[in-house]
Amino acid sequence: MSKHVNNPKTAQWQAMSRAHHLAPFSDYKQLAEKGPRIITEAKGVYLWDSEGHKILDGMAGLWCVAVGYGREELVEAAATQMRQLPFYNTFFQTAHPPVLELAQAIAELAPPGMNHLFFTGSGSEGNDTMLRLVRHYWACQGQPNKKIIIARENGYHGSTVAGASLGGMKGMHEQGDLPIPGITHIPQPYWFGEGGDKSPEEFGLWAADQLEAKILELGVENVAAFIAEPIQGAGGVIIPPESYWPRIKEILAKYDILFVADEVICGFGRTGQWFGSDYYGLKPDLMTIAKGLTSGYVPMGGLIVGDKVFDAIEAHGDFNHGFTYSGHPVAAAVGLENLRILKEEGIVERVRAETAPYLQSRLRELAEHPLVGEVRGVGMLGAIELVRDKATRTRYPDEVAAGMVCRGHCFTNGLIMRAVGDTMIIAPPLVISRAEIDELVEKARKCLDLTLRDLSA
Ligand code: PXG
Repeated sequence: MSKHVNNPKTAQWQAMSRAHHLAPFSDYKQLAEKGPRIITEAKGVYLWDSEGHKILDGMAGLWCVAVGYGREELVEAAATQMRQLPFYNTFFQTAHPPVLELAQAIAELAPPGMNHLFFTGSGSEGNDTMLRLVRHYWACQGQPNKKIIIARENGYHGSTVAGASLGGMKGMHEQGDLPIPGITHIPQPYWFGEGGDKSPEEFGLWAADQLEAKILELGVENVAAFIAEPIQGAGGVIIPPESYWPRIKEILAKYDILFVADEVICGFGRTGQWFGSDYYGLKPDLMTIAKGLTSGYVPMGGLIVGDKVFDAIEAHGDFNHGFTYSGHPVAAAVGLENLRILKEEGIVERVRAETAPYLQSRLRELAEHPLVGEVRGVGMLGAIELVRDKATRTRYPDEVAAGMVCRGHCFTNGLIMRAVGDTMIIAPPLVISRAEIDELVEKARKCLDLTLRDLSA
């Protein structure tokens, strides 16, 4: 498998990191001591680091490399577009073919009635756009007081000021005096972690009912929208109990507020449907997208705007918002080619019919492991809960950092599996094969064994 090459450049790169590079979501003290692992190459579902280690990428980069690494067609699409028109803006009544073709292609895949695209450079910018657009929509409707956005604890919606405010990550809110006014959070539908004595179904209804309680507390005349990920990704691949979304849908139907599905992770096939909203039969007014849209080969995000919202803002005229790189032609060309690959190779159908059921059944075998309290997943998303006591869902003490111990073993054994606290999560490229799924599950099992050994010591 891997060869340890002792590349002298590794140390140089690590020194450059310490001297100049501020990495996202990193502990700078730790990074200074250990230096980052330097990733140099990738192909299919595998990465190689600068020391020659081969690693199965169980996280598809960062939930994004849907079609896998090394797709020449995407390289060609970018190069061709760069030669023809590397940049032009889409402000002030101009456009270019790739952005228009991509907008049409996405509208064709999106749920009915979702026909309009605003492009951004990232998912965070997509959610910033959403916040401004939603408030603008209500102002256009003569209801400027409908401003508050209801979001969820432990949701993730990005790292800009609006994105981090919409997200429900306490560690992010603590840094920078967030959330900004006009954003409030309700509990998440995380049964394993927070369900207590309730059954999953009871807990799902309770969590959904928190939305109605919050709307009534704030007054519906003040509430603009509810935003949620169909399945929470960064929060720990949290699959709501089956009772959750149907009850949320009832509540949304009852009150005059908008529903925003954040599809940054769930979109473009991750659940085995084109969108997480299709998987759960949701009817969003707006959907945030990014990641799988370009398989991460170039940055791009956006907001899919439903006809109801679009018609109102079109009638009004101006929307004073946009980014230099909104609808960047190279990103649009890559996005278009990525969607062509997903469609023509039947990748989403294959996930739904074949590889996701296989991944899910193989992952569930790990539920027998003494360290594992629950295995859950949908499509190409999975979570493994590490516990000290299965029956009572009791965790190891925080100081033990069981998740980080497991993550360390994974890295050493050639598997990238993320730890969110003591929840191990995976989201491999959608093109992962059965043989590669076998490898992923066997490596995960080995690392659970090694983790248990360490924790028992
Ligand atoms: N919404 C969701 C649901 C996301 O998962 C964003 C918005 C923001 O997208 P950008 O492109 O601005 O990053 C995300 C991003 C993690 C992790 O630790 C997850 C994301 C980003 C960084 C780290 O799992 N998701």
